Amino acid sequence: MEPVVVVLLVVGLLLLLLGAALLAPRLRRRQAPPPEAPPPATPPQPPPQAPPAAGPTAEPTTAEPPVAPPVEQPEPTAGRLVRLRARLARSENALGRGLLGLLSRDRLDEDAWEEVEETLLGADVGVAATTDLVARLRERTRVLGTRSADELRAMLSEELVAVLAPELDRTLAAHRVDGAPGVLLMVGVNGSGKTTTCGKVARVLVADGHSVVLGAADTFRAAAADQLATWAGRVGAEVVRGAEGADPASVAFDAVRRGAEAGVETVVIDTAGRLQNKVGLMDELGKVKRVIEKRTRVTETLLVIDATTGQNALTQAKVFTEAVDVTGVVLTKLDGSAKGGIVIGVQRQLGIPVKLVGLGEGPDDLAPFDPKQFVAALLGGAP
Ligand SMILES: Nc1nc2c(ncn2[C@@H]2O[C@H](COP(=O)(O)OP(=O)(O)OP(=O)(O)O)[C@@H](O)[C@H]2O)c(=O)[nH]1
Ligand SMILES: [Mg+2]
Repeated sequence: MEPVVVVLLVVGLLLLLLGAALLAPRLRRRQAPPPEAPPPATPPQPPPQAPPAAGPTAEPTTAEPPVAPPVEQPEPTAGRLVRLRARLARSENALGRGLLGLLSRDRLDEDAWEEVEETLLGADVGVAATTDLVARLRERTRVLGTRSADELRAMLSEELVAVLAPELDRTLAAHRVDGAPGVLLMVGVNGSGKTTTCGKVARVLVADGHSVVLGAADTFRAAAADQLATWAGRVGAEVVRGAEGADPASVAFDAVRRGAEAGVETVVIDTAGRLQNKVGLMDELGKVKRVIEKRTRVTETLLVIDATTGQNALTQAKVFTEAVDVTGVVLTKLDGSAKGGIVIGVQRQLGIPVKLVGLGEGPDDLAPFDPKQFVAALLGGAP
């Protein structure tokens, strides 16, 4: 073969190879889209009906409110009772210091023990718990003999914590179970702090990264739903409400349905505290609970009790426990009350754990109840 022909053939071959090398990546790119680009068609796909019973990972954003005022970032819940302990100053003076002062007397005679008893009763500890506590303290001071201030504090702390039943489960059953949102029902007499507590609890849940729907089943006053809506707006939660005078049970049902559709973590239902009569109120609460339970389980029924109303509150509380199966107590307005002993009295008399305490009107003034931290605040020592 002519050398010229050979050269031409080689050059031609080289050109062909070069062309193929240049074209190949483009072709490849056209055939396969870049791996880092996710198929854009899928995420906005969810059809009008949100997937039912989605797992906890599939948190749809449908629970976001249509109108979004500036959303606040609530404070974390850990350590709240410690942060708010100064709010227990009046109880600390009346109960903690009072008891420490009495027990540090040189001679603990009958008069002294009577004073101990009066101090406990005066702080709403209640008769049964007071009798127990005094008996325990008498026994222990007798065994202890001479007592240093530290020993006394430690002993009193132990006994107060023990009477607060630290073994009780105080976790809030507010989370999704079996593919459905947790349902929290707030009950209590008027003015006890139900609506405020609904708002504060919603903030706690949002602070922990959960989504919440609030149900305004207090249809007795229109202002009640507005009050709840304000709380909801502050944390970007959705509120379900009915017209004034609407059937509270149907509002509660709608709220639960909405919560399930939106796949939220928790539905918090506010209820009325006042009706024409007590029987009417109790019937209504019973109905609210029954109607909700046609669709899903009420995971937690919280009875809200105003700590400043003392023994009277306890009598009313009993009526609620007969109407609905109360699973936890929220003691509000412990700030500024000298009667912190009511925590002991309430638990003892109702046999239901105090799960949360209200320590002020501020949005984050609600703390998970912890017996040890509470007693430390009462006695003015370290937790
Ligand atoms: N100091 C103090 N005030 C509180 C606390 N909790 C609630 N309050 C106040 O108590 C008042 C009544 O609270 P609400 O939440 O409206 O009570 P409610 O039980 O919903 O009342 P009704 O809807 O009328 O049955 C409000 O002024 C609250 O700010 C608390 O822990 N400490
Ligand atoms: Mg209310």
